[in-house]
Amino acid sequence: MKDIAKRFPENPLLSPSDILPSHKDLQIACLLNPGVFRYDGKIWMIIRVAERPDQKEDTISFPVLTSAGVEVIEISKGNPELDAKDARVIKYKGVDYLTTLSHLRLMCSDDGRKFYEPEGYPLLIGEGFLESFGIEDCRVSYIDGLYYLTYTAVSPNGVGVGLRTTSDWKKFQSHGMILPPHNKDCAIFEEKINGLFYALHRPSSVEIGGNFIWLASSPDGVHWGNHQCVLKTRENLWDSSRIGAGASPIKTEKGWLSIYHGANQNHQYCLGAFLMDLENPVKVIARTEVPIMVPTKEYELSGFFGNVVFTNGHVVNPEADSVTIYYGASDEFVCGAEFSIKEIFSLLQYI
Ligand code: MAN
Repeated sequence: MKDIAKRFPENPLLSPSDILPSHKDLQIACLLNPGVFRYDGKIWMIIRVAERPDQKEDTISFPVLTSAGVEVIEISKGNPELDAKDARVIKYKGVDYLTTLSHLRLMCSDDGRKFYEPEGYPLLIGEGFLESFGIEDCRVSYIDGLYYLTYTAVSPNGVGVGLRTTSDWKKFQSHGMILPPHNKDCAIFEEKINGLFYALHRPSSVEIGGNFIWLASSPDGVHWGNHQCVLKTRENLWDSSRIGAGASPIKTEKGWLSIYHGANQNHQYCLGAFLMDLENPVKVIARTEVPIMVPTKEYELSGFFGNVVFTNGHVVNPEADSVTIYYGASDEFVCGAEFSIKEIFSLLQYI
């Protein structure tokens, strides 16, 4: 499979060794899946930083958040009650855990390629039990002077969508969990439609249905209803197993353009696009049959969890008719690629 991404020659833009861990007992295992926004004349990323303790030969150890702070759990690899086949999740005594604990960290850049940690801005870490396995994959939407941060909140109770808002990136208001488990990949549209907020999100239905993209609306950006399924996985294609929206959809003359990720049965993650009606986004009018981006580079093929390109952040460059997508490569590196919007449209097939 070919793709139309113009990858930055500087890739990976950020690797785990580029920043310092948040805690003395932890190391950074992965930097991934940044939310992206413009603020104060710069391009900013809010990166997912996944950490764990230094791994010893005979044990698996992983951190969780408790009311007392970070606590490390250590299990012997030979323990018959341990199932650790997936690099990302483990099962122990029938309970699921994550192998890493993620927080969100701000980085900024003058040119969109060289990123550094700004001084005086806080880290965002999980708050309370519903975020005790961490917070991940933050999307940022700017609406009427306020930034809406929708992120994955993970805990023993499941995976849901949390919301915080800010206007200055220093003080944040927490709105708790806005979509309960199992749900992730929530991207709020950056403009209201007929007075309502809209968002794409991805609940998972285990027995009937699947991992499909849904649309919801809200009077205030916090309370969501009128949920409708808009896009499904497709058998035997690159997006046969799971799909989920990327960042906030891009407003174009022809409709709302959403970049999304799709995974197949082999856990290969590619990117594609679909188009929603401008006035009535529940109507999907076109979708790419082929992906617009496929993991092909070394840094996309091997890493913490290889064969993955995943995005939840971009900036639109209207004068160039292009979009710069920032993405997580192999769940370990942060990378960038530019796409011509015209070229994305040339791959869309009208339904
Ligand atoms: C999946 C992967 C992990 C992530 C968990 C919880 O297993 O995307 O990286 O930590 O879900 O969201």
